[in-house]
Amino acid sequence: MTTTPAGDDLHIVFTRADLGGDQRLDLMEFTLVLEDLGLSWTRSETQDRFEKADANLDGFISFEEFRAVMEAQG
Ligand SMILES: [Ca+2]
Repeated sequence: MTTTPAGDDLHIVFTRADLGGDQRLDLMEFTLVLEDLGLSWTRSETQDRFEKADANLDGFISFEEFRAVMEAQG
């Protein structure tokens, strides 16, 4: 039994948090996602996950990067 949402749910969460509507999340938006998912990571954990999730090091989390980190989290 896993609490990790399926792909469609992840996309909904991602889109809801993407306040800028640019299909990528900055650190603040990423934090909103975690709250939405009920994940209680500390600020330093969140920062750490964000940096690890940002595979191409552009300072933003794309949906592909987001999905990868969430699947790893599951
Ligand atoms: Ca990125």
